[in-house]
Amino acid sequence: MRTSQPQTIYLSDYKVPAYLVDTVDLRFELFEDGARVHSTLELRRNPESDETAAPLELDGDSLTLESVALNGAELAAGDYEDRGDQLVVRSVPEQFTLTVVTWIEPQNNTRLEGLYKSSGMFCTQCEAEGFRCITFFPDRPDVMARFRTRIEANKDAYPVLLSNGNDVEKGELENGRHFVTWEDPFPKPCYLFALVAGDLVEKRDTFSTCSGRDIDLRMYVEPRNAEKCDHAMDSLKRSMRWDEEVYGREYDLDIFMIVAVDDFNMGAMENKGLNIFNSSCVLASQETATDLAFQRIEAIVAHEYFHNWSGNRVTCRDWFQLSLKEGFTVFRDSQFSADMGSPTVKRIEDVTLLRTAQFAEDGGPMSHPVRPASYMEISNFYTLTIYEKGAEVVRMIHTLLGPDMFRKGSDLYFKRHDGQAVTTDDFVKAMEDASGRDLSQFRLWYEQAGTPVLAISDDFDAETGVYRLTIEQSIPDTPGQTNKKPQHIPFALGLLGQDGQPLPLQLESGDSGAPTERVLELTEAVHTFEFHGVESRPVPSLLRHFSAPVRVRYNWTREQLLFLMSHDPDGFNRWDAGQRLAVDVIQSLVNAPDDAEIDPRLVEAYRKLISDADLDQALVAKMLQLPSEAYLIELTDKADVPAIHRAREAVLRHLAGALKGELLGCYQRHQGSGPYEVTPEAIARRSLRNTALAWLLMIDDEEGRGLAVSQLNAADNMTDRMGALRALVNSGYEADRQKALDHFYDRFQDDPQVVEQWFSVQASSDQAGQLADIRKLLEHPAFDWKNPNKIRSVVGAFAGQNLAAFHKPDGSGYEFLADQVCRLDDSNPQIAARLATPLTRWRKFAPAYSAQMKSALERIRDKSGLSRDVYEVVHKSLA
Ligand code: 0A1
Ligand code: ZN
Repeated sequence: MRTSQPQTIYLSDYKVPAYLVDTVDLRFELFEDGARVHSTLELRRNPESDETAAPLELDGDSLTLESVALNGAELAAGDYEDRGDQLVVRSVPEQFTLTVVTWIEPQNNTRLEGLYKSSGMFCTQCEAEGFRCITFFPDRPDVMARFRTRIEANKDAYPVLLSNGNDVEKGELENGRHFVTWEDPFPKPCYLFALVAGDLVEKRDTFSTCSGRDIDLRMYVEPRNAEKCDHAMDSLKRSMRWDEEVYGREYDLDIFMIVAVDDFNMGAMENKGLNIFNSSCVLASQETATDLAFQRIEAIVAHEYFHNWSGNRVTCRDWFQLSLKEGFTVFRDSQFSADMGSPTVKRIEDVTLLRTAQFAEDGGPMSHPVRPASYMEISNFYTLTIYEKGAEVVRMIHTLLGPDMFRKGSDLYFKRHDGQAVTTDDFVKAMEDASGRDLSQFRLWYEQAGTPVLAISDDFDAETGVYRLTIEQSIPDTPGQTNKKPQHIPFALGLLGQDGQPLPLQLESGDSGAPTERVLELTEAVHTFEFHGVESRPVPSLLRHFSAPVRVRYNWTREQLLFLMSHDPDGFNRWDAGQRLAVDVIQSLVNAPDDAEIDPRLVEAYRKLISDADLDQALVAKMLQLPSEAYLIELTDKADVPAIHRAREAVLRHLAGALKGELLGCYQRHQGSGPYEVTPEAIARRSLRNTALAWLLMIDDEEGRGLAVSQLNAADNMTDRMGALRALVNSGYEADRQKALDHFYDRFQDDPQVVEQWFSVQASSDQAGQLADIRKLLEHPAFDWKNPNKIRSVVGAFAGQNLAAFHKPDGSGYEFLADQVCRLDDSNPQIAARLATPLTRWRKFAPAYSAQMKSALERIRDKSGLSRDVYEVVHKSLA
């Protein structure tokens, strides 16, 4: 809880640590009313520090200090100072042993940082600064030490005791207690420390590495989840193999463990050798998890595993470098997912998230560079910018260098910095040194915030056969940054002739063997490129594969977009052309009269898509998804959300009405037979069917209703069950909706992950999730204010996905959210700050809305004892 105004921390103030820690010896005595932590540190002065007489300062948070000893002798009260957030020992020798005993109360820890309890088990979350909630320690990632951890607890209640590394000793103690000691041979920062104690079942497997070592793979879950581990285990083995084959990275310990916990602030955590997962990001079975969940789990398991090299072996010097590990690891996990399924579909999914949510963040009050220059609360910087834009930045290096040089660069990076805590600049330097390329201007991607805008114009000279493309880049101002310099942007493009054929891109005339796709490099504010030997005005296919995280402004005609939708050889750009067309049609209907015509060409384009069985069905499934309301809002200044909602729904209904026959045909065609499989083809099939069903129910089609009800009853998997349930919930068939929801709950009420889906399907629906309904969900016996997943599935889904209900003109949605943020601020500040995000975007909306959003924010600002987390987002967004 805040007692004084939060301080801003600046990258420019970075200093090497005054003391280093060589070893950490921990002993945990776990009890029901608390835990005693004995910590023995071997410390020495850092020879690289110029602060020769600095006192020893250790970080702490919410600790009760019991004793401090220096070289075995207990210190008297005057020899040290316990400032609450710091333990200061004024006078220490060059090298010494410090023993600190603290008492903590995991059972009362609702922030879920440090050591806490979840469903009766003890577990930890130490990134970013949670270790200081366990014991006093130099809690910064550039202090790396070897850890030895002894855990003592009651044997019946906590038969499984885990920490990082290898178990080296175990035994019985008095009073029904036992202990296990773990030793991690790899020096690590304390944010990678983990401990788990509970009554868990163990699932085992093995993985044989490229050098022939057998790794013991273990998953620990609550007994009721024993049958939900296979998918994560298989994903883990695929990840381990992939990292060997694609990056040459072999696993280093003998054991790799995964634990599932129900109460967790984020998705998962890469603790050395002991990854801890939010249950919803690791447990899956055909009956309980959707295809989306299966894919998410595979990606997150891979992400955490890949951190073993990109994050753990080579870690961050300070938290400003967070994207060093996160951007690179997201890039790696997205390459992995692309390799496991369809690269085009994966790219579409990544870009959808980036353009919808990261662009919104980059254009909002919390906008920050991939390497921020300052922060108040580091937990607020686990953002889409650090993760997703950071991954795009690494992807651009990959594009500029090509795959072989990129691999050389990553090999050099891992070799040069193994065991070190480094910076994003070290990463770029390794890429430069390995490839011989100059990335000095490219580094601006790490320093400048904001999404670059490329304004593109073209002209064609029929006489000379020259097609000219002019690209002008600009980067909008963001908080604290104006007058930005042009960035180095890889811009992939192609040109299509009138017959739909790709044209050779001749930058000089006569080069008829020129490639049909090029990556142009933009470095200046304005570039003009000339393409020769062009017979007639081509259609440009711009920014293929989304080769840079930028906004493209080009005046496409609807004809051109329709042409690209069916001819572009780049699948990503085909999809993108469809999105741009749909956006254009929807935008033209916002605030138009009810009887305004909907462009018949859109209907025909969709008719073609639905009926063409020769097209890649996974791509068709993506192309049938209309741009989301969130994306449409992102593209709009002063958004009127209810009007956008109405326009989008009008287009959906119109399409569904006009294409009813095709939709029914599509539904039947993709019925599928045989056993359930999670392959790209099967996923596409289910997605197409469920989209067809959802559209049919949008027009209250009786046949569709019948299909939904029977699909719900007959489904042998959660994707189909949820598809039917969602379609019914979003339909006007109120009696069916309620019956379906009740029946679903009866069946799955004992499964928290499914109950979360049940909450969120209602909270995100404008039919079932009006404010009064949301309040009822909060009163539901399965709702739990202490569980972040439940909060996200009701409050988060309402404010983030049920946009028309949240943005009710009377402001009730905003008031509601402000109330929940205030309520959570006391118990879980990290979650409270994240939940406040929709309100922080108040400037984006039409005046009547934005004024009310702002006043809801002001109400949060005025709450007494506001946490640092919420303080930062609220103050920055009101500034
Ligand atoms: N490093 C983890 C995510 C993570 C970050 C912060 C946390 O607590 C504040 C917890 C987990 C990852 O990237 O998977
Ligand atoms: Zn990560």
